[in-house]
Amino acid sequence: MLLKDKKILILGVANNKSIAYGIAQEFKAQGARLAFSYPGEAIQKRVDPISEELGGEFTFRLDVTDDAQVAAAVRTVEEQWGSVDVVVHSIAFAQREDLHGRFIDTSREGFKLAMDISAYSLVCVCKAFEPLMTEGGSVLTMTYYGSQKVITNYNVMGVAKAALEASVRYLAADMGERGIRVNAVSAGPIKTLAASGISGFKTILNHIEEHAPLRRNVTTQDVGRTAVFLASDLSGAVTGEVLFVDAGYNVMG
Ligand code: 0WD
Repeated sequence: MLLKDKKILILGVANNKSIAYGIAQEFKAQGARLAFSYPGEAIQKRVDPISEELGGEFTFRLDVTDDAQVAAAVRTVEEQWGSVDVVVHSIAFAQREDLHGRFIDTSREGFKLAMDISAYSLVCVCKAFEPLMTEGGSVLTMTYYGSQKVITNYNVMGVAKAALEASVRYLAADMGERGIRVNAVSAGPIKTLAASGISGFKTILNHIEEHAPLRRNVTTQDVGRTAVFLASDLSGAVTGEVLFVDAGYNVMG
């Protein structure tokens, strides 16, 4: 029971294919106490039953583009739990039109939106929940290799992930003095709702199966198990890191 009684916020479950869902399942198996956020009513309908299934203690509304909702979420969590040990940030968004074709065509608005939801949101969530992380803790976010290398069609999301990974390092430096660690998992491609917005995603999956050292794609369970490590005291001296869970694909030339 590596996470026994740890109070953990899971941000970014959209359905049972979500990476955050796989993480929550593994956290549950390690004895964690869970609460889930949803960005609006449509997704609440899917998150509430998932929370029930995984023994979540409460759900709360949190659209990360809205500062008032961030503040309200902090109040809810404070009322319910008083403190928090772990925050999982598994949130990203870009307009579908910005996830194919030439990156050069990204509009100012599309760029801002992707950066706001996919990178700045980690900064604002850390700032908001830091006062509740009174015993130290761990913050986890999800990134992808497209931050480092050009992946066809990933486009503006690659740029947002680069900003996210740099934010992990700066946040780790800021929050370290309170004993709070901040890390990212760089997951291999997984067929989720977010991934379905990326043109040619199936081709990427096939390519990984042929070329990754382990000759397979990764599952949300693979990611969840590594997330257990990063959330638990086993990784007590690990912060500011980007840890690949990609069947080794990133080491290939
Ligand atoms: O191959 C993949 N699926 C990979 C995903 C590989 C490597 C990394 N990732 C990352 C994604 O970029 C994202 O950061 O993992 C994270 C989770 O993505 P996911 O599990 O692949 O996708 P999904 O199940 O769609 O969850 C992302 C959720 C949203 O879902 P939808 O599909 O409704 O946009 O992010 C949430 C929402 O629940 N989200 C928001 N939450 C709060 N406020 C907002 C928002 N404004 N926008 C999206």
